[in-house]
Amino acid sequence: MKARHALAASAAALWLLAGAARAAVEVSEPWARATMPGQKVAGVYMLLKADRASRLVGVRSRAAAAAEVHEMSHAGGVMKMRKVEALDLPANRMVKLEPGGFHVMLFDIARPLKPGERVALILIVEQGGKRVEVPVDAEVRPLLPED
Ligand SMILES: [Cu+2]
Repeated sequence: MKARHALAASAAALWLLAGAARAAVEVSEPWARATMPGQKVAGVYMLLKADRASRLVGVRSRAAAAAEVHEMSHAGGVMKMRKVEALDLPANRMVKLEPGGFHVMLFDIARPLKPGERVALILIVEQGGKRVEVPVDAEVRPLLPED
């Protein structure tokens, strides 16, 4: 038991020395929608689960000139999108980024996203007053006509 405590203490010390907080956000099933020729924007979707109250406050990607968190909503039969400055990630609750809801929007993509390729993103998450970066590797999936 004592040895285990010592181990935990040294792990904590290393963590402090490194100065890089480990993000307590679990990312699952990240995917990006394949784009059509000439299309300059792309949507990226995933499931997020934080083990403590956190907020998704930004995204960046080398694949695009800019990336934002967006929310899609229906207003009088019209689909609208707006930028979300901070998306709450409540502790231990799954937050879905999915078509028709929250998503990451890539702007001015460098080249078309083809099925089977991968897109790397960095999520910027605020956690206990600190900003941590969460890497995401999203698989590009085919565009489906119905969505
Ligand atoms: Cu959008």
